[in-house]
Amino acid sequence: MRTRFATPLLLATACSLAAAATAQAAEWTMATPYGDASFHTQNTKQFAEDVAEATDGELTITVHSGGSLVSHGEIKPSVRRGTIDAGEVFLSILSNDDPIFEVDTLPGVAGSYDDAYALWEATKPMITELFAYEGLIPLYAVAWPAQGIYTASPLTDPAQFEGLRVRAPNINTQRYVNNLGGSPTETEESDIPTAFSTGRVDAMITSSSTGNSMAAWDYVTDYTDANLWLPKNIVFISQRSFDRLDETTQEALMEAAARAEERGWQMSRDNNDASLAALQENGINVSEPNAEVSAALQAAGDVLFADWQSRADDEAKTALETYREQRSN
Ligand code: PCA
Repeated sequence: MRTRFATPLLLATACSLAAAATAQAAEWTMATPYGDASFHTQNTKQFAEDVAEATDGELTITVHSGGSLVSHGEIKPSVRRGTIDAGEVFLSILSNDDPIFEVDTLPGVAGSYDDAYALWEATKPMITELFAYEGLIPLYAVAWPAQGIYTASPLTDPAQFEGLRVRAPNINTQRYVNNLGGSPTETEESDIPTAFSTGRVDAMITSSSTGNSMAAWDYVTDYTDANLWLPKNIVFISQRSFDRLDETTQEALMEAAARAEERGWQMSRDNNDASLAALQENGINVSEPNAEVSAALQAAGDVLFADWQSRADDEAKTALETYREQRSN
């Protein structure tokens, strides 16, 4: 009698244990506006794989790239509402919330990877605090290569900016284009080819990397490597989603995030070198700005910086000061 009943009972117990384990495993949804050709997306997908591996599948993150699930501007609100668990955005698109978010799109502040990383470290406490007010936790941030200017003829004279329709990725870059005398248009990275092919823009400000991944040579001839600034993407999650994980899974997630940050910055450097070479191989003339253009860029940058100073609060200015002190040592 005992053996006859033991089998179904054991089976039932095994089934309910399996069900409990399945119920515990978390499946997260993540959105990024950038396509699979971007090293940022490749890094983030690697991060998701690392998390799945490190947690033995207890946490899996599905990355929806290229704005396919949620549009860029809706990513942070969606994570805040809990519609999705995680997101990646261009940090400076959050500048309406606080000017600290666009500190990495100011010319003359951080013009190298080492500077850009130090700026991230100095501003991270304030950024983390602002995210926390919204129930969000930043996981990591990675810089794009320095921003430069793509044009359809060699940029030799600042007068060429007059009326030039320039694509910009955020409000601050639009201000900068205005300061140069141009006419800015904010365009998502994924919409740049359409903006050129429909004649909405004549030029763009972005990195070697984006110029390469969107085949800039189809629309322009020149890249002025002006080393304007190194803006960042930030990856963040919902605090509520995080709190639902057990401690071991939380630790594995944070550890994978730290590795993604380190890997991402190296990928950015490597991608910059590879992209500059690819631009040239495809016929783009890559050059540094001449003295006249440099002077105009400097003047436009000074106005942009003064404008930022007038909007930033003391905490943001102190963070910038901390960065400057750190770099002068
Ligand atoms: N590429 C993105 C952000 C900055 C960059 O280099 C873009 O142009 O939208």
